[in-house]
Amino acid sequence: MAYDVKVASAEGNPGSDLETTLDDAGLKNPFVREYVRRWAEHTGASRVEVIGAADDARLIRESLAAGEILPAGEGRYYARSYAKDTARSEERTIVATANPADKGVYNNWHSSATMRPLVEKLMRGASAGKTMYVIPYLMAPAGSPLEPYAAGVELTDHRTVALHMIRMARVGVEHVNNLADPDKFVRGVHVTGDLENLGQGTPEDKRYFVTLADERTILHFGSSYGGNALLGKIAHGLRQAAYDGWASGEFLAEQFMLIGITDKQTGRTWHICGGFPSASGKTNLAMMLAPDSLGDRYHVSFYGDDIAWLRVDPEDGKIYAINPENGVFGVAKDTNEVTNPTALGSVAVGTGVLFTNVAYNEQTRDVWWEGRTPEPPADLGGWRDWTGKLISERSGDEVGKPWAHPNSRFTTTLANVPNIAADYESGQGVPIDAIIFGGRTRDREPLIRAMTDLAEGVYDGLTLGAEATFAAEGVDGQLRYDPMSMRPFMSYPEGAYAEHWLRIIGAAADEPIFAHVNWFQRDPDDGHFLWPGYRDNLRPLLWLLQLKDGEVRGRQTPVGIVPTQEELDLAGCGVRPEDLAKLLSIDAARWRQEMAHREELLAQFDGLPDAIWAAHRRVAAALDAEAE
Ligand code: GTP
Ligand code: SPV
Ligand code: MN
Repeated sequence: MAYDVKVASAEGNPGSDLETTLDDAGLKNPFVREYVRRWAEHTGASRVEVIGAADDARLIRESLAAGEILPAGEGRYYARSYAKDTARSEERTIVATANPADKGVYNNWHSSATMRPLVEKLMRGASAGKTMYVIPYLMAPAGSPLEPYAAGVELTDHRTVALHMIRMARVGVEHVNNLADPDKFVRGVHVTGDLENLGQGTPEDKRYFVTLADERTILHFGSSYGGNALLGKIAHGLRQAAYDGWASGEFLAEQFMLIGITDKQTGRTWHICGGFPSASGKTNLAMMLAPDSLGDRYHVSFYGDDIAWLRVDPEDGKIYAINPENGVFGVAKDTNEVTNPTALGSVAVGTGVLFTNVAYNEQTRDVWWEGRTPEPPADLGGWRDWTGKLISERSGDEVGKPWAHPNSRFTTTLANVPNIAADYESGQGVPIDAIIFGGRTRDREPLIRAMTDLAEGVYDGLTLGAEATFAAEGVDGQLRYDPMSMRPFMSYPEGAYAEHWLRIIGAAADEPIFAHVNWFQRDPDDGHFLWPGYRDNLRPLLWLLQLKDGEVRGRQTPVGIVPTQEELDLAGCGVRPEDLAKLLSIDAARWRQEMAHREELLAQFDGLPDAIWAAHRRVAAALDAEAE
């Protein structure tokens, strides 16, 4: 239901149509209404529309009619973004508060007194002539004890962003009408801006992605892509929620996948959550099918692939995790029947999936991306690359270029995921047995190493070093530290972050086991991956759970417990024996070099708890002892 708004018009009677729109939409919360009113005026939007999940079919029809999305088969859709707007921009992402003590190494802190007026100025009048979609949402399954932190309202001037939000979050006025504290919701304003004149990547860059964390306000200007524009996801679900979890002392918000592993013989289910940096395999792991040789016995169920909120339940002292999202915004590249058949199922006919920046065939309405099949389609007829250029008209050095953007993605709701857990909508969440960290690391990091000590586990997360990926602009392949896989999403200082972790997880009666995993070790000579990965990743995880239960003992090394070859169930696994030996070995000399870098990293973090330094020194001393 939408009406034209005559906000502050010369004709007088400002905003009367807006009130009718909000009434008709059933939006009752007076604080939300006031917020909508204020920003409709400020951005100069000419229409306001309040949407809920039930509006999806109509919005899809309108978007198709307007040519903003294209049909990609029955109940499948396709969109292209502006060519300079294809990934998160880490340099333009800012956390702002009133307190300079909130400045950390990675959160790109600025004063809110500076940032708010700056972004507000850019947003003034910037939605003129457009519709402002009001998207009330909840970042939690209903009934979660963390619900008080989960309500939000995104205002966006981009219809495709509204379609994404409907897939990624629980959307509708019911999520904000009856809040215990009606003023407690995250205020997220997304203004696209004039994408062709924002100077992306130049010194005159006008994009600002700002989370005013102590005001629970998110102001994003200058993009319509992914986390830059879907504000429920990483801006609220990670940055804001991490800040709230710390400020309240109640919970952790992490870039974690969340899975269940069921032993069908005994009926027992374990839950594992864990962080890998963007585009490093969280979606794949969460959608994992057990390898054929283990499929009769084990089943992996999907809870979440990008965000988990963790708290300790005072009743039983266990750590519980929820996935606050309602959808998947997954990397398309290399997704195929072998690597991730589950992902293909979740984007099948009738799912309502929205593809972004893959290649598109305007005749057959088919989509394709690198790794979808070993070779691109042989018949070039109708195929256009992610920029919209006909493949058949490519010339010269364009010929070898990817058809799809490396950060092209699919957006689909959780209910479409074939291995979705039966209880994925449980507000209570699921009890956590193990927490893992990982990332793309071409050497040094073994397949898996386990840690039973909390401080060592947190230390391991803080010193996570991995290769950057195409999920952010311009940094693919570069080795860098990515504490807790939260580097782009950090909202408060690292020392406090470590302390908060020790306090929250330390309060659990039943502490999880920690592990560092690496699916990406490569042969230094020919570059092949030493570990087959994907479905086989279940094998080291099963070992970890057995270790926790005391069924295997592993081999203690200075950096944790590593499986022996015999302990890993490798039936039907294609790993080469010489590669396996390498995957399970620790190169102490190489690790000692790493320790010096870690020391420099940790020294930057003010107020790092003594327990973390002690863990660092224990590992360093053990490596020194081994080298002697
Ligand atoms: P974000 O959504 O950006 O946070 O990323 P993500 O961690 O969910 O990434 P995703 O699971 O989508 O993985 C991205 C890429 O990693 C894809 O190109 C996968 O093919 C590749 N990948 C995932 N698992 C493995 C693995 O076990 N081995 C290898 N070699 N590649 C993998
Ligand atoms: C990531 O980059 O880690 C994502 C995608 O999960 S985005 O929502 O764009 O941040
Ligand atoms: Mn992510």
